[in-house]
Amino acid sequence: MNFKTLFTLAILITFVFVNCDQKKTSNEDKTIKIETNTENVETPEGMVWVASKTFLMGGKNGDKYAMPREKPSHNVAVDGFFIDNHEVTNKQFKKFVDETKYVTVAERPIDWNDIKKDLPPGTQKPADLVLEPGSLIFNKHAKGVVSMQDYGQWWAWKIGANWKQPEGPGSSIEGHDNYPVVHVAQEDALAYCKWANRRLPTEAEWESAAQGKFEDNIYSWGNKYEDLNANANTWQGKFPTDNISEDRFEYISPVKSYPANSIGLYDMAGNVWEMTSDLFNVNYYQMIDATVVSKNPKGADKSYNASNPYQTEYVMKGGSFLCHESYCASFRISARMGMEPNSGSDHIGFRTVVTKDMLMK
Ligand SMILES: [Ca+2]
Ligand SMILES: [Ca+2]
Repeated sequence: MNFKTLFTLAILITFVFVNCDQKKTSNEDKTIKIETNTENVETPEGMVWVASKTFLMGGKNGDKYAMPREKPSHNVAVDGFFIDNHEVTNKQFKKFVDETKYVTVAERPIDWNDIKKDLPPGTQKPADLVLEPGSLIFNKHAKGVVSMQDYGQWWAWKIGANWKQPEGPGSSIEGHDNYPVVHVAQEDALAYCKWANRRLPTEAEWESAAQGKFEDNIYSWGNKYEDLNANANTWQGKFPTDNISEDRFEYISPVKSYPANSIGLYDMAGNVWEMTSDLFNVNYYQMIDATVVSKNPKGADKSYNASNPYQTEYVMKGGSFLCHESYCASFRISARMGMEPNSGSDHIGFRTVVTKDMLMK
């Protein structure tokens, strides 16, 4: 473990133990009347129209996994927008890089002066070798994990890991055109967005898209936990040492490997985490007046996470192929975690959105 890994890990994963026995809810699916894309704007290829609607954001009644930072639930109204029907793929990201010659954060030399601003005062500079370009990868060979609080047992800083060689030197994305791009930092995702005339979704937009035709689902497929493995790439077995892959994929999967949600969106739960433009503040929902409908909320004014006080964090959504039911129930729509914007990992990607206004400019 090096310094960067340690502190980035605190951002990538917030572990809250949950009650494994609470899997059922009494909620029934309820569809709501939604508008269609009627304003004569052609739907961009690979995108889906998410209609304007009012829905319940945050931890739902009956969701035993809901964490304090997801509460209280509150009604929000979100205008319609288009969203990618799947996570941005290697093929899509390669087109952007080929056209722009963009170099991702994970491929650039690490500037100690930049990094130390996000670390506790007095942190010693590590050896230059540690400051080689790289990214975080999941350690597939973790054994004998004794403390679930010691993330270093299953995360490793891999010099040379980046979007083109996701597992480090010698690996490649050959044959993986339709896999989600990973090892992208927020800066990289924003550069892609700018090139493509897109932007990242707000957290509220992301939840609106995940709800689809519904207004208060716990999961993107409905309210039944039992349907998880049929609908999302997560982790079954004993995390992080024994993955029995009841959902068919041990690690990352091609996009569209599972059924779409009610409006045609794939992998809103699991596979790779997805970035949003909202700052991550664990107290944000408690600061909202839940008695009024919040219109197009853009998140907290300030990032706050007591377990990672030296970093500005952004909200990421949906969980990943590493999410385990007894450990990280982030395959729920309301789940929210902090993401440090300056680096990536092998289980964080993104999808983009665009509004009609953006398309007509
Ligand atoms: Ca899996
Ligand atoms: Ca996803």
